Amino acid sequence: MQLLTSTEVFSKVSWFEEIDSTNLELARQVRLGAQDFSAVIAASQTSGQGRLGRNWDSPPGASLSLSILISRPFPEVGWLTLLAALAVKQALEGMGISSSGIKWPNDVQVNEKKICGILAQLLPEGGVVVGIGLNLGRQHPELNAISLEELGVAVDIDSAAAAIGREFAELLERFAISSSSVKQQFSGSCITIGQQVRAELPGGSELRGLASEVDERGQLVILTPERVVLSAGDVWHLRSQ
Ligand code: BT5
Repeated sequence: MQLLTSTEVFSKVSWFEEIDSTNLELARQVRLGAQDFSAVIAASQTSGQGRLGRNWDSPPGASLSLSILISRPFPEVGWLTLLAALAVKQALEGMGISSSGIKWPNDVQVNEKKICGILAQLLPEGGVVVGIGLNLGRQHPELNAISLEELGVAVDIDSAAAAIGREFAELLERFAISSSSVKQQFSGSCITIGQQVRAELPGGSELRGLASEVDERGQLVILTPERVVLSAGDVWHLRSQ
């Protein structure tokens, strides 16, 4: 693995041993004028946020919590979560983990267990905070989680953040030049495609079908057999239930 430090990758880095949530902290910094590709990195969070008000466990000594501000013009906002997931997958490859896959829309998994979760939040003042939680060490046994430590990889928080940041920066650049090649690459890394799935929709209803593709807009297409397009929601792979 090429060793980099986070200050070489991000436009600014704020580091915390403990914080409520790196996403909340970066949103606060935006109000004070934070620039594009600023990062907040923490070794633990007391109120780590998942989607839909869920919690994200980020205990001390076992997690990287990283939030990155994207405030440049970026028309395809729906792709930011997916690009961040791809960046994490590539960073894991750089650490010697070649078996990770992206579960649409926001999980990176290894052996069908979650090693990383992503939460992208649009800010009222413009821009998007992309929050990435990566398990460095063992998590609570009740979670369907896995960590770098359990995969035999020891990496410090700063190097892990730098590796993810570098991959994310490169993907954003490539996406701006030729989004179609990056979208294709994403589809090749998305383990949801080709699976029978159960999806819970934001309104609470549920459907089952074949996840056939991720479309141009980053939405998941499910054949029920009617073609249903999901832009958000929770998806379970039925094979692994
Ligand atoms: C996510 O939500 O996966 C988004 C997680 C984003 C966390 C980052 S950390 C940096 C930044 N700052 C924040 O405050 N948040 C972001 P979701 O898809 O809703 O998944 C949440 C669910 O994952 C929980 O309900 C648990 O079941 C499970 N979970 C919680 N902590 C976990 C962990 N450490 N590893 C694996 N699974 C976990």
